[in-house]
Amino acid sequence: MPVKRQKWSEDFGEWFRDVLINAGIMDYRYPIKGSGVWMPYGFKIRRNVLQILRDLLDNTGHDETLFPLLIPETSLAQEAAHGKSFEGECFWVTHGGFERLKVRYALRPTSETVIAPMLKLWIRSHADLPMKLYQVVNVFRHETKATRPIIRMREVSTFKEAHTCHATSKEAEEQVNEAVGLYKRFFDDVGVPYCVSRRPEWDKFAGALYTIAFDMLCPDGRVLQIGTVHNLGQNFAKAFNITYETKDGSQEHIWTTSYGISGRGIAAVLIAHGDDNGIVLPPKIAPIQVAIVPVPYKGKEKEVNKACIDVASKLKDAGYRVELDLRAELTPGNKFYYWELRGVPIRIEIGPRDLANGVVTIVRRDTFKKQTWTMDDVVAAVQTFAEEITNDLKANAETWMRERVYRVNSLAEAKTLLKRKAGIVEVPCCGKDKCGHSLEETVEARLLGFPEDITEKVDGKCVVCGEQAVNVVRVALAY
Ligand code: P5A
Repeated sequence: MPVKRQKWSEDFGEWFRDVLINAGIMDYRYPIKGSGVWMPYGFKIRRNVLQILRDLLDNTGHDETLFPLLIPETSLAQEAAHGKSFEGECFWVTHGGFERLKVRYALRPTSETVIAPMLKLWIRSHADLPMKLYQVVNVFRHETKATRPIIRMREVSTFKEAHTCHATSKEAEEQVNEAVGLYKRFFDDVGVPYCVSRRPEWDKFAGALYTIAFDMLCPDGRVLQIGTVHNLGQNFAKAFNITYETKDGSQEHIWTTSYGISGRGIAAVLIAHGDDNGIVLPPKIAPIQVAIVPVPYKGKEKEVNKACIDVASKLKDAGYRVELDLRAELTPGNKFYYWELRGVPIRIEIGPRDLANGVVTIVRRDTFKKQTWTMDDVVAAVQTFAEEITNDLKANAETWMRERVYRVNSLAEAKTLLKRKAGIVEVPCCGKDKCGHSLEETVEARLLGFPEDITEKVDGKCVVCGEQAVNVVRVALAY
């Protein structure tokens, strides 16, 4: 049966809001705009996604930490470009009880200026470097654009931020490459396709030398920035005077990088694999990997339930996360719908006829394809299904996105494509800021930047000024 994707593709915003609440992921009705509640099922998905990131970071020499939430205004302003950019985006604490604070505190919008004063205390010599830290926290940004659950929050409740310190510019540059590689592995692991682009000067992180960003394409033809990696050079080190003693005894400023993925890293998975029936979770992050639903006939309830219990215990022993749905008040059909909406990748149905034949019926959530397997082989069957679903979700999402990346040689073609929300458009560009701005204005879309993920440079003439192009740049409608 072909999977329906009308609502997913036709009204993605509504689909996303509905699915979050109906599948028990996030309740966005909290009485503060831009704040939401991770519900029990959503929290479990969040935990599984975070575990992948934690493992990647822990295995590459990053140490998890937890820094304070409040930033004195003086610290936030210490790196000028950073302070200026974030000042208007902060929530400010002005009072302690009835007393007005002498220096107001910002709720962290990100933590470069929280971490810097401590790095100054901790880093003494080259032996302390490199230092690679990360934390998973909530950050606060007074977003003025339309807020959306998970995607654009004012309380960003799952902000995974890494901050690294190095002795040389080259090492910081290498760290940026490592971080891009880690994020690629993360998104590959959850089957989310992406483009990696170097943001133009005017869209880099405030205080950075440059920013490399991951973007995914949403079903409505807009891109969503799902992660960023920044080379901060010595900007924060100089602003906070963070130095180290080199091997020959001189004092040098350190070099730093930072990189982050927010709850959007979770939203990305839900968006990439959704359909009209709800979400479809890759088995690795599904809180429930297999839902077992008895399909009893009158008089056979006991035997059917017993077979379901046996299958559940076999799968649990093999390490799968299994839910045995014995709710008496729901029909099997209601249960199928319930688990489909929640994206449980594999469903096992057992009825009296299956029982008589010593088989189970296994249904894939992504394709709804059904197969019968002998009960004795149920563990091997689930393993095969889980692998196939993982690979197919990734491959289908990848194909879907690649079919929506267009390479054209004129502004007119780019404009037409973007007007009909066709996807991501690549055009040759000389790389001058003036042409970049002009391109954005003409096509009425966001310049994502030069690709960081295609090795061969594209020859051609800049679509704006006609001079030799450096490479293609990507443009797209953006969230
Ligand atoms: C890198 C980590 C930083 O803040 N400091 C520490 C750096 N970068 S960033 O680009 O500003 O943010 C990192 C990622 O967070 C997501 N994001 C958001 N997600 C949900 N709601 C928001 N309001 C929001 N703002 C940013 C983006 O995906 C961004 O790439």
